Amino acid sequence: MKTSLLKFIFILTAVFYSAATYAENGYDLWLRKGPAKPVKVVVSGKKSAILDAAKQELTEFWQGTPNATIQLVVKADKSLKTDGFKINGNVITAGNDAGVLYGVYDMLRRMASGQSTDNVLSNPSYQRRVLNHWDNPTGNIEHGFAGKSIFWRNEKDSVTVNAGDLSRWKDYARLNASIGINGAVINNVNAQPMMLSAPYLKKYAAIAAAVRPYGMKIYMAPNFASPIRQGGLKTADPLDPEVIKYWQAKAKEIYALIPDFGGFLIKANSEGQPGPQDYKRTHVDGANMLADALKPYGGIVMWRAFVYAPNDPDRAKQAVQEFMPFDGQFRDNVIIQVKNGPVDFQPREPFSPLFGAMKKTSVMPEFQIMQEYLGQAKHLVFLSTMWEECLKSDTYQMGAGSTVGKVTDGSVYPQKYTAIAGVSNIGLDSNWTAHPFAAANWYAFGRLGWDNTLTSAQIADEWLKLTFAPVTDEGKAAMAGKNWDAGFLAPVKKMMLDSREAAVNYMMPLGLHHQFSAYDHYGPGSWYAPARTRADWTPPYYHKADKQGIGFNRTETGTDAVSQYHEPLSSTFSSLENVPEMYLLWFQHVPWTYKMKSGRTLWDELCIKYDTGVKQVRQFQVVWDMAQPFVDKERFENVQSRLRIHARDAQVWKDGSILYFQTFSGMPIPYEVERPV
Ligand code: GCW
Repeated sequence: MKTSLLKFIFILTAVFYSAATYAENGYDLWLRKGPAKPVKVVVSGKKSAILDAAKQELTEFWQGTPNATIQLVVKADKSLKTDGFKINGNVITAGNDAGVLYGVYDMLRRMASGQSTDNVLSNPSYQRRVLNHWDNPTGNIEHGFAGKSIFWRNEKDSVTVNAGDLSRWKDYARLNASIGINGAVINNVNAQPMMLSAPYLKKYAAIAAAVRPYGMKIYMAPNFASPIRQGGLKTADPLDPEVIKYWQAKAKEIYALIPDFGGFLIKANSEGQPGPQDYKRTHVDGANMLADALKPYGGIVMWRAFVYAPNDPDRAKQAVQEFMPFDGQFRDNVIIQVKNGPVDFQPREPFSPLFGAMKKTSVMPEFQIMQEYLGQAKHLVFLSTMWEECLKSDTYQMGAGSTVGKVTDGSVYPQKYTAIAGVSNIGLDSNWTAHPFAAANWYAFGRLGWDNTLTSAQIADEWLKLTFAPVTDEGKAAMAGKNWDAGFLAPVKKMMLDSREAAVNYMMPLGLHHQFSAYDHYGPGSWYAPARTRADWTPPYYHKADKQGIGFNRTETGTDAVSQYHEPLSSTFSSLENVPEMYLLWFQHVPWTYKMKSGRTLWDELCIKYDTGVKQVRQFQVVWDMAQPFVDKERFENVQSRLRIHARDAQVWKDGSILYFQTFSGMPIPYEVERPV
């Protein structure tokens, strides 16, 4: 009786393992735990919550030699910047407590991903590595695709805090700290005045307290009209003495509750948001007034450059036009926050020419982690390659080598504060980001904010190992005898690294941009142009297709946006022969019959690009199916079903776009391209 029961259990277990249906909890993301090995942690530094957290993480995650002794040392060291650390064997040294915590996470990451833990010296590229949450007090997230806000519930109950919140915020802070993120703006830049009311400030304080042990600061995006709408004043004019007093009093109130409050992020005079221009004042007037209010407490103002007026002939030029005249006039605790491209988080844009323009103003990049325009948690798109492309683009500000990374991290010209922002993609979904691979984008943002020279290949490698390699006994048993590196890591990494180019191909190849259907920013809509909508909110404003050709002429004969770039870029972009083909239709209006480098006509090339994108996604489905033996059931099926949607919708992009543009070109679809379905 006993033996047969054992046998039964044995068979069951074997079946279980061979199908690789071991259980995984998607909640832990890249901080998955196996059974920890014993470790001794010796801390030399003044006791603090952050050092306690560092010790605890090490103790709970240790997978190295059992009973090793790890030393955590806080001491001044000239080679270390704030938050930087050194790892030498079993010793982690940093100049501040947070640096020790980052060193601990780095050591664990290195051990889990097979990298050396000797002679490591690591300093962050940016001082402030900040998530931007577009979370509303209603609990909804603007373009949130992974459930509701983890911070706000609904307007009636937004300010209460329960035990579930506290544990979620703690894990949120751990995940962030593990990749170097040290700040978060926890409400939407399309901001509500109530955020500055006493009950909301109390809630900010509670969140700040929950994330503080992990080195994170909280920031707010206040509404510029708060003096009127929250404070009851008649104006929000930044030069009005009552308005100045209002903001000073608010700063005092905030810092009494949150002594390490990070500062403000402002969206002003953009897409209907209030701002200083409502009172015939300037960005400088607005930003400096707020900067002065925060200055006594060490706070900063991140002032967004995402501004564009309706019906301007070229939206892509406006940020430079509005901000360049003010170079040198901003307070030193103001940073201008610039989206990576000059339009709006498109699948591909050249870098914004505001990078490399100002020399006496701090400038920071803003990336979008949430895939508003890149498949919205339905498509598998690893954004790291896009950000890497931007950070490594040369602006030529001070000659060759002035990359976007370097003109924002303080190495090309001095900036008192340096920072980088990423619009968050997380919500209350049990795995945080809905699409399991969307977590790789959160991870990549943190890693690039820490080190803006990292390659996407390395980031993908780390993330895959930390997220999918077996760590539990159950997982390890399921993987026994299988070649994880060849069967899983290599093909899946390649899929990730190809995925953004695939999205560009099936959505907007060759420099096309903003071809989305109205409102949802998800599917294709090149044909959408109702009479009463602002032109710059319709795709034809950007594609400019006609019988002769397609593309936006931004050369000297067009809007001359090319002149906002330094040489040699401006002449390169304005030359039909020399402009990189990936930006062709961004800068040029090109005849359908133009001969591309491949020898094909532009029309044929365009069709083939769309088709290639679809074929790439179909191949991703194959890659993922082959990866099944290496993945737990839940995550496998989640990704597999999203890839089906992804493939179907890539096809819709291709068919819709080709059939629409064919009404202009009048040319046949090349034979090697799949017919529309
Ligand atoms: O990408 C656009 C979005 C808006 C967003 C805006 C911005 C928060 O469609 O939803 O508003 O950019 O960045 O301010």
